[in-house]
Amino acid sequence: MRLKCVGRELDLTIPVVMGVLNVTPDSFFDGGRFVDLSAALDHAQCMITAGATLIDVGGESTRPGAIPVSADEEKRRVTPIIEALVSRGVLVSVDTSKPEVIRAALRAGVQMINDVRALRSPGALEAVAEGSAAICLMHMQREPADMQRAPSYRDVVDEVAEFLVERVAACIQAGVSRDRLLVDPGFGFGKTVEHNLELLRGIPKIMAATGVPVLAGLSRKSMLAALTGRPVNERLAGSLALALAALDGGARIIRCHDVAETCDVVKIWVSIRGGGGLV
Ligand code: 7PJ
Repeated sequence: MRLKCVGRELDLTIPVVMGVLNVTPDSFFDGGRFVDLSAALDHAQCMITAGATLIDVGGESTRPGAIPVSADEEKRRVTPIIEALVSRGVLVSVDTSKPEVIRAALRAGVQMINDVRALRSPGALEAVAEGSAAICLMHMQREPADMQRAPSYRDVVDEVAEFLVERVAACIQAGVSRDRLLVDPGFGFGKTVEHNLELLRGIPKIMAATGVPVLAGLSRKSMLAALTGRPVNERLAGSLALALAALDGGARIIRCHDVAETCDVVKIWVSIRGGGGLV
């Protein structure tokens, strides 16, 4: 249960927390708050102090209907913060799909590429294959602009698992070793609430099918509006409940906005399991 991330290894015997850092003007929860480099660094430092093992830097919002950003603009947003965090010894991932941004992030020292399109953009697979960063392959049905328009599946868990198995195979074919790979069901990306709940219950199946660790991103997502009726700034308790369910399913990385609280959930879950995480 060790993930290779450039020169480092991430031990996932006990689950870890990934803190979200959006350097975008329009992300659904923290958009506009960390566009300035020093504000972004301060927030990253807070998340590390609160227990985050890695920081996921995003320069383009993928929320439904978000406006696309050019590769140049995305590079301009993410590169300085990646360089600054890496120089401080922080483990950093970049949330991007563009080969040009992947290459710039790798040059800046990023240790993980987190791609909501699972390296399907032309040239993306080649860009990661050149380096030795870890890769998170996420499932998404269609594109952010239209993904929430009547998502439909024959069997959501089977289809997501099949897709992720295919993407893992494509990476291995391109020369990426399995110990660099993570998969993610992509909660909220072309899914109804019922699809999200089925996927949450299906994490063990996805893990078994792909043979790599699962990352789960559920923090403050709109499924919580449907389940609790709450606006985005009141979804912490719901997010923690979903994080606990994901841990129970076997997720090894929890991607979230509320790092201190989510680390408490991990600690409690580990204690309930007898302190040993998963085997
Ligand atoms: C996810 C992501 C997720 C991974 C976003 C948000 C929307 N990357 N990037 N998994 N979500 N791997 O933060 O709600 O669920 S952006």
